[in-house]
Amino acid sequence: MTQFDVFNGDADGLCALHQLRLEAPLESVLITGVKRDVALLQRVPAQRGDAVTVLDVSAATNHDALVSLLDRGVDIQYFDHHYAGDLPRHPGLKATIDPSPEVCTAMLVDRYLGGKQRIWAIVAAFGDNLPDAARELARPLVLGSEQLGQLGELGEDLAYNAYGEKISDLIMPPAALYEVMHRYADPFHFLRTEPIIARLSKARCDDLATASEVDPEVVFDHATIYVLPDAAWSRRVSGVFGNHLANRFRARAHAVLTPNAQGGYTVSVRAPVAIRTGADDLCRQFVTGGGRAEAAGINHLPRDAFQEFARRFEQAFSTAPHPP
Ligand SMILES: [Mn+2]
Repeated sequence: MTQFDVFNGDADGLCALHQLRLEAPLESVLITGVKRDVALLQRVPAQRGDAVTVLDVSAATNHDALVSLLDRGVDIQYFDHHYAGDLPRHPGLKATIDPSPEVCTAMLVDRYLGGKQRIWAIVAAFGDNLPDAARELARPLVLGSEQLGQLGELGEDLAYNAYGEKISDLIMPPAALYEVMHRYADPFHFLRTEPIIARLSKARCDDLATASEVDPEVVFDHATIYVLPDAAWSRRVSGVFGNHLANRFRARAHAVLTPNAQGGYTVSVRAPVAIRTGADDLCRQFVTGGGRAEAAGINHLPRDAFQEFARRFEQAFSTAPHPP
């Protein structure tokens, strides 16, 4: 029997698996990828009698592969907080799914384990941008504010490592990062002993500094477009750079374009923080666009659609934002 551990390569996926394997150590085949690479189940070559644990990737995106594994007689344990769609009903599937906004996958695993590896759920909650939930989880652990700060930084660094278009864009492949992390039950021991987190932290800082030196491509009255160069650091930093701009120039909308492998751009849009709306409506006008009201994106904008995008972007954010 082979065990497959399938997990999102970000902080939440890493910490969810780490909690489970600290409690129940098992030799397993790791299947993971960059944060946006979520169709992972189709890569699992499991046979009848094998077992698969799936963490932090949407059951809706993986629906067909999930059904096919279950039909093959594979046992599946699934923890996730993304939209799940129609979950198959099958005796081989044990699923813990909760798409509530203040929950991440490592928190679902924390509930399942009765809080036994709680400290890693705290790291994950910080990494999934749920600082209030992280502090709530931390309450019974009596951590000092400096320790809590370290866990927060660790979560953000692990989360940052998963941003990129492909594994070679990342500072460290998530599976290799997991192998290192897995040797430590105590995150503070991990931080003291392994240089990798300091490397991630420095890369996060350097990438943002490099992006901040890029001049805007187009400046409208209430909106700005940046086009980053074709480089691994661009593909890592684009989302974080968008958030940075949004927080710095709160009355402006921002679009950050990064050249992608198809010869076009991946687009990251942030609505003005002052209104937090309009980003999704704009992006959905394009075939591969989607997201949330305040932060949305387009997976592939063909190069010759740039002018059309710029026109619609200016139109979408043509007036000075008035907070509701
Ligand atoms: Mn997550």
